Amino acid sequence: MPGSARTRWLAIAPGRVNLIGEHTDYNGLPVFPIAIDRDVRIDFTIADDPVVRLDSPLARFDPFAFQLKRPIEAASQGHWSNYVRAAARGLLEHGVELRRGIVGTVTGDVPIASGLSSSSALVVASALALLKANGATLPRLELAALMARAERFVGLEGGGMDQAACLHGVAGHALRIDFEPLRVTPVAVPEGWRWVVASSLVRAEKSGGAREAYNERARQCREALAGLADRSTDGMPAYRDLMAADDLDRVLRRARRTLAPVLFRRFRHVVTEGRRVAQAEVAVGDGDVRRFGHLMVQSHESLRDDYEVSTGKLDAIVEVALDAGAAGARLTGAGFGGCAVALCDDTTVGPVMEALVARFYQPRLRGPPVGRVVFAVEPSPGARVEEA
Ligand code: NG1
Repeated sequence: MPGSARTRWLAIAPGRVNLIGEHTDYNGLPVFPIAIDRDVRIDFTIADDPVVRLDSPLARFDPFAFQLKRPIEAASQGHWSNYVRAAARGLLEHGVELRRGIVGTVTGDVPIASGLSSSSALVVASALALLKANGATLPRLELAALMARAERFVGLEGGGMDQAACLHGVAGHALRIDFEPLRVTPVAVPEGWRWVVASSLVRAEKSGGAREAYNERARQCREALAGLADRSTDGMPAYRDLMAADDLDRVLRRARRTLAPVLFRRFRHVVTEGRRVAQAEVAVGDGDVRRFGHLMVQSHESLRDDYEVSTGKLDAIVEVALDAGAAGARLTGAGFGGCAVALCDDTTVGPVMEALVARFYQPRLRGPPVGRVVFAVEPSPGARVEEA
């Protein structure tokens, strides 16, 4: 039996910052995130009966309980229990027997609705806690793929980046994540590369307003592929097949001729971003901070102009960070608000953070920012369960 009823456990799941490769995962193309040193934690004991009972010290997250029996119904849209329900539902549908539940408290320091994957961290922490409670294990890749499918329960047609990054984080390493099938390759980040995360002060609630805009992009990407398939006899191509073509620019020229302008722009973002991920991985290997930074800037411009998911505030953060000496900066996560990430070194990390406070936050907040709206993050280990 997994621990006595009184043993207290801690399921710890990190957030993530995507360094490059945005809106590529659900198109089957690679991404390049890090797991970060901020996490979601479930402090729990194992229940003898199949029930999940969780609370939070934050008043806006009201306590909830549900039975671990199929079907697990969704709570109202936007309710935080849906992420825990999603994990339980995914495990049950996968055939994992959940005879025991968990009782505990959720805490964490991943900013919420900020493109840092607090939601997937909660899903993964919940899954690991339930597996621990039932003495069950799943291979990490299998669990990551399962939780990516499970999180769609909240209505976002998301890819699999977040759950994979959360489960596979390695200290000091970025993660090249490939899809179909899911694979994770840790890539050492050169000493002295520093990452600054800056909030745009606008929440991007993927269980709420940003959901439709996100899902619309996913639909447009599929439509673009279908549009290109019309003239071929080979059926529907995959983005990966198109990327494998010797001459990507030729593919782009054909797409420009064939697709409606908005679909062409979505398409151009996806394939050029796919190419940037490959180039960024080489830049990390070469320790070429300028090259990596340049690719981040190109990524941001493409997300702003072609994918149309940036905001004036995210653009302003990128501009201030670059002006203050960052090697590169871009929005991170889905966009529509949330955070930006800047690549710095030991000499620029302080000035970039100071410039953001002076030129972005103070004018907008009419005073010094309260709480941590701009902070450095480090590539960190993945999710785990420890004895509390
Ligand atoms: P964020 O913004 O962290 O919720 C979302 C998706 C990712 C990926 C990015 C855009 C989920 C849970 N997350 O991330 O899979 O598509 O947008 O690159 O669906």
